[in-house]
Amino acid sequence: MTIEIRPDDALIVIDVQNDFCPGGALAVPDGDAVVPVINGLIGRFAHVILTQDWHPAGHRSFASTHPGRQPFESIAWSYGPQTLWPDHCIQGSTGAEFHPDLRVDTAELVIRKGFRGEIDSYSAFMENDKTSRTGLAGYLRERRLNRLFFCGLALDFCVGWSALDGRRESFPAYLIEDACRAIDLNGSRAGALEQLQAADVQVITAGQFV
Ligand code: VGL
Ligand code: ZN
Repeated sequence: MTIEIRPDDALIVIDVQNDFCPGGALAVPDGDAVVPVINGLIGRFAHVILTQDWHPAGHRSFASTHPGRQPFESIAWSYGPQTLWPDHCIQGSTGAEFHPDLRVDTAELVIRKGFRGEIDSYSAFMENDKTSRTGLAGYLRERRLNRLFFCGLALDFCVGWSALDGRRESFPAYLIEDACRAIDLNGSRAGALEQLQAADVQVITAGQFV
């Protein structure tokens, strides 16, 4: 299936930040490999939106704020299970900056997320409590944007959750698989792809754009 990019399509680039790339605090294997693929897409979409994971120091999702806990352990929070992470994407840090080669200049909106100390936020639309909204759905509707194409880091967390929420908000949603990389904790990559397919998010590759 080939896909023709339309004037009301939006490319949503999730968390292509230094801390998610090799050498970063929460490095996604091969994470920086998405940069040239995404740059090519950014050059073709009329609407580009970026997200930036943006945590205060001492964020509750950091294992370091829970004595005796290790990164990648899961704990029970009031709003459900939460994975604990290494300290990452701290507001104003180099790790929180976009990858230096990412073509950010044409982006019309940057959504920052995870800035509340007590709530984690994977999705570009909604924090992990499933209540607090980022405003992205309203922005997209007001701007009359329609199909959403998701890419970035990491497929099994922030990209996957964003695409699922985009679909739940009734937008046609696509995930560009070769413009993503996964953390893959306990099979989370395969699990995310299953959930996406079940939710009617189309999983595509960058080569399908004509
Ligand atoms: C992410 C874990 C913690 C992501 C962000 O961007 O996928 N994952 N914070
Ligand atoms: Zn985070």
